[in-house]
Amino acid sequence: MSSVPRFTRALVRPPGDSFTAGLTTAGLGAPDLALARVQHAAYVRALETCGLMVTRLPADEAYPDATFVEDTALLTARGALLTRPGAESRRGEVAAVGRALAEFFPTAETEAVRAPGTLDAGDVCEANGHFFIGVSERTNADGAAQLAAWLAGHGFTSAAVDIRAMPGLLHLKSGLAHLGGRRLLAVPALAAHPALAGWEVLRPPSGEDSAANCVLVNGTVLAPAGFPQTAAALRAAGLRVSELDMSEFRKMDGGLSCLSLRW
Ligand code: CIR
Repeated sequence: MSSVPRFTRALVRPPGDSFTAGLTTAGLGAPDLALARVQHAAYVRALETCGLMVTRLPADEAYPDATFVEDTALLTARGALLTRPGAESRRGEVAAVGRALAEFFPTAETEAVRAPGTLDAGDVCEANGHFFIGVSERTNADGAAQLAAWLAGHGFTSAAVDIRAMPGLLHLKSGLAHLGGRRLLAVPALAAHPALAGWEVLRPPSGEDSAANCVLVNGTVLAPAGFPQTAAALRAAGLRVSELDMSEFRKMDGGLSCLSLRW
């Protein structure tokens, strides 16, 4: 039995004109909107090449960060849970995603994280039915507990990982990716966490921590371009790698995984 989920669909939301007004701590300067759109289109093509049918939600200029669509919902093989993003400016992104998912996940508009819980799904990393849940500046303990209970109710296991003292990680998946089977890619700050004990953990080579935000799609690891040692290490580990330039999204603290919802 394959341990790698087979995705057939994805939901994306191309960056709107307000993209450059989104939240960021990166200090990498303002993104080039035209280039961001080119990079997003290449990302969508990569998903399609992996066999996914991609739905594009229209941009909503009221929500500059809405292109980071993954934060608004957690999708699993047994149902979807809408989130309650930790940044108030992002809460309004969720409704449109819920409506778009309702066709595929019948409970998508009713099952959601409730106040005072907050959860960004960028803090949730699934590995074969086990879910690592980051407690972060965006996902609070209450949100993490609501998710853990929801997952348990759907027959999944989970473990919390507190990343609040780990600099450079906005979300858990900023530094952690599942590579299939028992393999994970994790930045050094996460690699030694007890929640990862028993997993085979690859680390990005020194200076390439940003490369840990990869996403495994139907046997291909979509990886950020510009981190050649990590790409080489992934290939040496027997993985198929597709490198994508994410420079303009990195300027807004985003990466590969957060640009789509996959199921
Ligand atoms: C934010 O701060 O919410 C956005 N500018 C970036 C979100 C990136 N999402 C993710 O890594 N899951």
